[in-house]
Amino acid sequence: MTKTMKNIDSFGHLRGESLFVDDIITKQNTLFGLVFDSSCAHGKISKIDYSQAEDIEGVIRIFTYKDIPGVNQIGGIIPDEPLWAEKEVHFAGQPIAFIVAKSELIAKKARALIQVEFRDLPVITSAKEAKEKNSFINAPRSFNLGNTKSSFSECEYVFEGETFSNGQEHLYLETQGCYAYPMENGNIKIISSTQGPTQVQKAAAKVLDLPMHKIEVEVIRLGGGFGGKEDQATAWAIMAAIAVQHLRKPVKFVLNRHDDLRMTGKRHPYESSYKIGLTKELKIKAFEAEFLQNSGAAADLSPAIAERTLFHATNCYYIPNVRTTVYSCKTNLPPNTAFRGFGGPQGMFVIESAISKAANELGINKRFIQEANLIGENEEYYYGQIASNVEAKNSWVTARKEFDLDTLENDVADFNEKNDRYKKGISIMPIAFGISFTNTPMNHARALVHIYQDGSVGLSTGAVEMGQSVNTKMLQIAADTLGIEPKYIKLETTNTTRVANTSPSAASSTADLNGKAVLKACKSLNDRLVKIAANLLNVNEKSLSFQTNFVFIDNKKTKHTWQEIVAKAMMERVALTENAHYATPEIHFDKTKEKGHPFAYHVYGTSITTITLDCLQGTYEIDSVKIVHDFGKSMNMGIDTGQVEGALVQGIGWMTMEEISYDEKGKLLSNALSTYKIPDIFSVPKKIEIIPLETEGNKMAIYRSKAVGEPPLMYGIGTYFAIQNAIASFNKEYKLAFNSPYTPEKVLMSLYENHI
Ligand code: LUZ
Ligand code: MOS
Repeated sequence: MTKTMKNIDSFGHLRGESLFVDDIITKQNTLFGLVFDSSCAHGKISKIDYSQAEDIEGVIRIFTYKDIPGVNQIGGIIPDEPLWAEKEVHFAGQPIAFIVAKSELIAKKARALIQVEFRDLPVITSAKEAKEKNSFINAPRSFNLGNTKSSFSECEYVFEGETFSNGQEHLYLETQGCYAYPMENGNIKIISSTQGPTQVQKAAAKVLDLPMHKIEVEVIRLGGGFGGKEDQATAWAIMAAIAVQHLRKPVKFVLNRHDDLRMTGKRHPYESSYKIGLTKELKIKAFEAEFLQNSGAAADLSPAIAERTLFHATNCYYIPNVRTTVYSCKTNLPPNTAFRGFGGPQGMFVIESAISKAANELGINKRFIQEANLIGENEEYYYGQIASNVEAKNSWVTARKEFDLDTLENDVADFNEKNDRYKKGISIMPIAFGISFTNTPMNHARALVHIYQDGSVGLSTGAVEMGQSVNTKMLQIAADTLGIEPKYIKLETTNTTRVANTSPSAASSTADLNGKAVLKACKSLNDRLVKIAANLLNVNEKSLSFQTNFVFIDNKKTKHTWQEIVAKAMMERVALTENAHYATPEIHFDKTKEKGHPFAYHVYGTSITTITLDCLQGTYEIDSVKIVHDFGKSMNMGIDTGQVEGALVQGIGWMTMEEISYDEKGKLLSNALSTYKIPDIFSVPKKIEIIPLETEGNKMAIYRSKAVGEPPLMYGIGTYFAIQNAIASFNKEYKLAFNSPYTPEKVLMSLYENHI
């Protein structure tokens, strides 16, 4: 197969020709939407007056909850989130009304004239405070293996501590947005920048009080999603659709960056505590963790994210006695949401902190504890899944050997001996990430393939292209299975009328789920055409195949083309369309016992991070990140390597510089790119080396090419501990802090904490 195929969008992207929501040529009489949101994080709306705003020339109408024909409810997992606030507001940035005007500028002018007064109620911004006040989204959840209580008493060493990891802004290049317009008979079409077209369709149907078939959702592609458009693209699409329903005119609504930053949820901040017990041989015998998830003002995906935190609380380690609990704490922040890793990174930061703390107290290199506890074949993940085809030790050992860890460590020690102002730090970060939606019923997908009578092909799936190159992978699979050249295949948009009832493109599973469906559909078509060709040429079906557009007999090229056989099939009235469905086999999870086999497989890998710290300024540079990654049998190394590099840098951003900040009134302070720093080219490691681990992959992965979207983000966690390592070599009095991101300001404080 064409394993080196470039992202099929790269040409269009480079020339600026690729279409995003804001590029769609609008229809005549298109109107523009803008949200009026709450400036108060918690309060009762005591007075609201739209009259001045409505009087402006060009304002068509201002919509509020009173204009909703169905229910004012967009909560997916728990029905606790109104589309527009009614009498109370629960976070600053919460939508109250939707202004529709002849231009965006007019809508903005109108927004400034809406008069509103709030009666303030107490504001909670931290998870800890929410817990103290019993403010929760739902009941806490606990996973359990063995008996931690009795095991701690048998441990040689026991350590406890607390950690904090902050949120993260998705900062997709393309902000949230949609374009909705009326079709005949009261039908509505919504073009949305969403990872979940079906979520949008389903929620819109409920709010508009329409059956789902009257709403068509189309996605061309996204300029990035990262989880931020898994659940949170929905509200904007519904607002526009309601306006369309009332006005029967097209409505375009693309959020400007500031509105997007203020109104949308982010990665969940976590306040956590842990207790870790080790034997003399450094085996982790018992581990407990309590996670306080800052969920924000509504559930959104928080319960599912909390669940994944528990799944990844032991990272890639085998620990016989574990007890973890997660509380989804209700605060007055925008509802936090999915973000690459989906709670997994937050869980892994805690166990890595616990190990770091233990190593520091024992005065040993952290890696000896990590290495002694890597999960092995047939050992049990504490939620019941037996580990198989484990690559934890393999990736670790390969990284040690291939990157000559001993020399790297010696070089760091050497450098630190000779330098005062600058210190280097090094850390190893092994990862294991479970692949599948943790919610088993979501693990399915479909594909629809049309072969047109001239032999060209149209391919539709439930996958949403958001820069991850899933469309390129789908095309590779179709070309390979049909035996034709890629240029004959067109990737269609993702549309609910062609592929219905989809799960969002998320959980690193999109290529696996949709790819398996494409494979199945194309196989059926291929079988059909092989039969026709064999008949025509009077040979045995088994000896015949299509390759690069030609009929091959016994692997020898003939002059007969794919096009010729398709035309023949058409004459014989054979169906040239196929629809296929794929659902991940074998997975299950029992929530009453919190045990099961939730993941199709795990992705493993190990990274080694080296940094140089300026101990005068607190600034640092990442010298190198060296990674051994378990791609399985990568079906496209260029794309997969790109995912590893991108995820790594996003993880580094989360751990080092991206600092979400709200004031005590719940107002977002990091509300612009001047106050919220994401990695630029200078923050990228000076060197990134990736060695693909030669593994058999997994039969549940498409072509044994393992899922790659989220797992490598967690290599970025190593950066935190490399910085910590450098600080410790400068300041002997440093009491390890576990408070991310480790910004230069915080690093500087640590450098001189208790320093004499
Ligand atoms: N979304 C989801 C996800 O709904 N369920 C998941 O398990 C998941 N995991 C990662 C990212 N998004
Ligand atoms: Mo997600 S965090 O939308 O895979």
